[in-house]
Amino acid sequence: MNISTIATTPFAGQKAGTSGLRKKVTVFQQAHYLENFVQSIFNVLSTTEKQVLVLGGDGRYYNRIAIQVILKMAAANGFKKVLVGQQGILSTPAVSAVIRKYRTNGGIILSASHNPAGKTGDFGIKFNNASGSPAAEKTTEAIYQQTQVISEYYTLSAEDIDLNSLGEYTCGEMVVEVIDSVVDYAELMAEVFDFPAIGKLVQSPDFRFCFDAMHAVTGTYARRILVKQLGAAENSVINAVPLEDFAGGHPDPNLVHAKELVAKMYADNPLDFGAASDGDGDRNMIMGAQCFVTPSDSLAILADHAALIPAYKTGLAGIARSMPTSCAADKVAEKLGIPSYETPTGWKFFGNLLDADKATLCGEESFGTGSNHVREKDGLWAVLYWLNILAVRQLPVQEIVNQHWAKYGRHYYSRHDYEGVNSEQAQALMQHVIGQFDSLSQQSFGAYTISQCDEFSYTDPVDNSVSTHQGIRLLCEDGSRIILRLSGTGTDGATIRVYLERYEVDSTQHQQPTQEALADLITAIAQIAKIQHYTGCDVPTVIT
Ligand code: VG1
Ligand code: CO
Repeated sequence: MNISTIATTPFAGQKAGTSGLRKKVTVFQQAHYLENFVQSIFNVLSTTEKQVLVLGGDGRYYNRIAIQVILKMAAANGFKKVLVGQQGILSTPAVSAVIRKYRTNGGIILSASHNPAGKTGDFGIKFNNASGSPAAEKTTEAIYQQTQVISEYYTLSAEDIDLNSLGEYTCGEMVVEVIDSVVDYAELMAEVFDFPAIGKLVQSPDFRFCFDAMHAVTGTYARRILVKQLGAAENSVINAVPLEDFAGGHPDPNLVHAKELVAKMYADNPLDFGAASDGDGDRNMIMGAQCFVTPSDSLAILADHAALIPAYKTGLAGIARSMPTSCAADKVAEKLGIPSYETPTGWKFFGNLLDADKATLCGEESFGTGSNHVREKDGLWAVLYWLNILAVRQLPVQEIVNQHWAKYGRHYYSRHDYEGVNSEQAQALMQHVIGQFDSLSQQSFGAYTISQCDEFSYTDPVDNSVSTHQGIRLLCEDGSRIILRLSGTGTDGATIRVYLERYEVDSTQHQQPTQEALADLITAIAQIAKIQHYTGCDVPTVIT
């Protein structure tokens, strides 16, 4: 094998954020940029960890190019085999499923999730460990340290692999197996859910639904699973062909970006069920006729219905949610008599809880839900879970949500994002709030009295690792919360996220418009954080 050692020098800023390294495509296109990061991943792995790797991405621009580079580097670094998705396509949850099924040493996911794609868009890379979980902070930190001292990387000259045809190829002495992108994942879904019941529902002429793949990776999966396997109508999956630029769109499944779906669900003659997923297939949005289920409520409702699902009917070990996610799931855990966990934002923090069987279901307010079936959040899994519930309960989505609120109380919830803020100004806003912690305690804003302010820090109950500075919390006496965080996934300036939550037990008060129900909290944080002053924005860029 003709291995070349290429001299290189470190790049600043090759540091993973909430979910891997995300930068503009043009940054990745700089000579050695991708190679330095990939070599840094390989450098933190022992020889026994460099045997079999999974590789794939969301199909965005640069995916195919990066795959050819990584295959040659993997061969030069001594890997025995790489499983790569056909055409380079593997959704994030599918990578996790394939790692687990074939017990590989880990996987590399090429994605910047919902961030815009194409030549002027974003690209990203993330390493998942042997249990299929995004690498823990200690690993991403070790990778970062490598990027700062790297002086050479290894590659070899070989023909590019034909990613279009399934089968085994060789790259140097390494085997490259081009695998079907969907089959292993689809098999897993059929084990988790009651496919005959879901099939009956989606084939029924009385049930009208739409899944919007937003021109991103889930089109491939939804067509195979919902249409071919379960028998739904072909036109129930829209925007189903993954495109390198996501058709210029922003495949973030929320009310702002999933416009086409939202129009169908709020039409005069709305569909019964609507769902969308994001660029890499790990997020989901759930809608009913003229209604939308907040991701925090969705997690709670899924947990409450676990007994209906084949994989979870014997019971849940626990429920985990990220700190900014509403406390709705905690109420269900309490009722079920199982533990609930509050982790920092980012799926990597759920990995240990799932591996140790402390949690079965996990969720984030950012349209992410998942379970111990893989170690990533999983968009289509959440959609199938909802379809399974609907197949059994035969009720409209809104009715299921109303019943949930009546049983557990409603957590009014919203997130306000301020995007493209100057980074120094965003930091200054956070410091301004932190500086007021002492004086804010016991202060009242309208009906709310702040009882505690802090920066969230998390001690992992499995390995005792500590993660600090995970968001500012202003906690009120009545359980209402305001959380502030800076995004760790953007590539342009800073994004400030403001999370607002209010708990209402009285079911006569459950039908208020969300922003009205949260109005006093919105006014309070505008004043406390001087949002207008630091961001220059009168209103948030995106409200979810
Ligand atoms: C966002 C979400 C977070 C999610 C992360 C990755 O991070 O808030 O909940 O885990 O994206 O999701 P941040 O740091 O921008 O708030 V994905 O689907 O973009 O990989
Ligand atoms: Co995603």
